[in-house]
Amino acid sequence: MGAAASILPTPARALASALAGPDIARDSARPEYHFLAPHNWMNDPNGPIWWRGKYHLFYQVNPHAAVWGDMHWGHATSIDMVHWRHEPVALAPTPGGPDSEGCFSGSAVVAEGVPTLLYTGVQNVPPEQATIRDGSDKLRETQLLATAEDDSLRTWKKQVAPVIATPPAGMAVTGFRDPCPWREADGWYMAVGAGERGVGGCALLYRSADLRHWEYLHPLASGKPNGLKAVNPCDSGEMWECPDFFEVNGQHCLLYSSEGKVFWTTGEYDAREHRFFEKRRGLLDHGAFYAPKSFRAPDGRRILWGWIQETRPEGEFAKAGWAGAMSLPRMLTIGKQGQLQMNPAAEVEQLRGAVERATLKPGAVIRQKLVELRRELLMPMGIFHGAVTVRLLINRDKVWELAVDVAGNAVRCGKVSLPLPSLPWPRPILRIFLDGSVIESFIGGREAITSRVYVLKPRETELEISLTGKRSIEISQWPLAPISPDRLTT
Ligand code: DQQ
Repeated sequence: MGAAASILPTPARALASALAGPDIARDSARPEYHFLAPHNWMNDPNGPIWWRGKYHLFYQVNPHAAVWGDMHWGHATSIDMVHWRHEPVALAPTPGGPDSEGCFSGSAVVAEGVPTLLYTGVQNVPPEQATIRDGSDKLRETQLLATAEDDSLRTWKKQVAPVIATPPAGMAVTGFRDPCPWREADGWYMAVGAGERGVGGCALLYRSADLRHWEYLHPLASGKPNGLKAVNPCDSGEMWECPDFFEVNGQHCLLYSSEGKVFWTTGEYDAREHRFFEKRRGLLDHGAFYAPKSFRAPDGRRILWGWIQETRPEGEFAKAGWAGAMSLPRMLTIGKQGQLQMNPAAEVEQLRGAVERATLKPGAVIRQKLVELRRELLMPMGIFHGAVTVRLLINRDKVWELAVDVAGNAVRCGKVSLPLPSLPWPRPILRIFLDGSVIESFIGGREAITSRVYVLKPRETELEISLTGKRSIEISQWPLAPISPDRLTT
């Protein structure tokens, strides 16, 4: 698909434009090559799946406002994981049903040739029946199932009764949501995010022969509270959201979201006892990134998307008419020592325009105006022994900075500071993707930092790169093509 091709038919585009309000297509804070909802609020990616020659990506969306609430499943399709076409909303709350207050996150699998969604429905109940214990205590979560009624995955038939109606007996959960199913030789298994006060967050493991009848086994993995006294158990590590469990390179990985962060854990899965033994852990991203979801692409790659959160006040994004973005698709692998490795999927490279190369000498500074806020920067990390610092400036004032300091063994970006990833680096490069108010940085193929910077303006933003140490480096830059002409359709 051509980079600037219109991917909504003209009347639908005009309607989207009218609904979105007059400014959204001209809002330079809105990314142009990251996937976005047409307007209003979006959060977690849900149920990525390949079906009949297309990638399908679902996501949490509030169709009515640019703030969280009234969760539906948005839906988009793609042939390359980069250019997207919006589809009608896939799941909406059913009045009087177990998802009457929202269709929360979940997954998609193909079972007996039928694409099937497993997701969490929320419904109003008296406080003593509530499973969400975050101070509101009025919603019950149950695990629900829906099957595709057509090959375009536009229409879904919900099974009326939940497939899991209550948390395990005797467990006073802090939450019970975000099912992640997978197939093993002897049937289906599924992790559900949960936790208990004073005990910690966990992923509960279930087994089923048919995706409809589930037997609870035991926790697949569990953590400890972080000691914070918080009303919301997600803040205190007493609730894990969005567990994502998979195998890649012969090792297993469990991702979960808690304490405002996404943790990766890798280790061994005992497929007889169905227990996961964690050996190594880290943070998937050190910035505005949450609730990711991965899937196995048809060529075997493990591809992940995450929700890029807003960092500005709610009043500002509500007024802007849009909130949230999807990360670039990231390919995950696991290194020999169990380290999670990450690199944007190769498909993203098709957006590159003509390369611009420059040699940067130690002590020198490159400074240039950015005519468009759509850029990829790539530079080697292995050969300099000092530090490379990348800055964005407005009126000469620094508004964002990332420093990879090899001599000081540190990566710094605003308030984020972490040690340099340990050697060997699977990709000894620094890659930075700038897109409107979103900056995704990948360091050594190991660490990622997603930043939000709202003050950037095309033609007013300056890029500055400086280097210390003894050797020059070659910096490559590409302007990246937008994936739609008007920011309305991603
Ligand atoms: N978002 C969903 C929940 C999930 C949370 C609701 C994580 O299912 O736990 O929008 O961001």
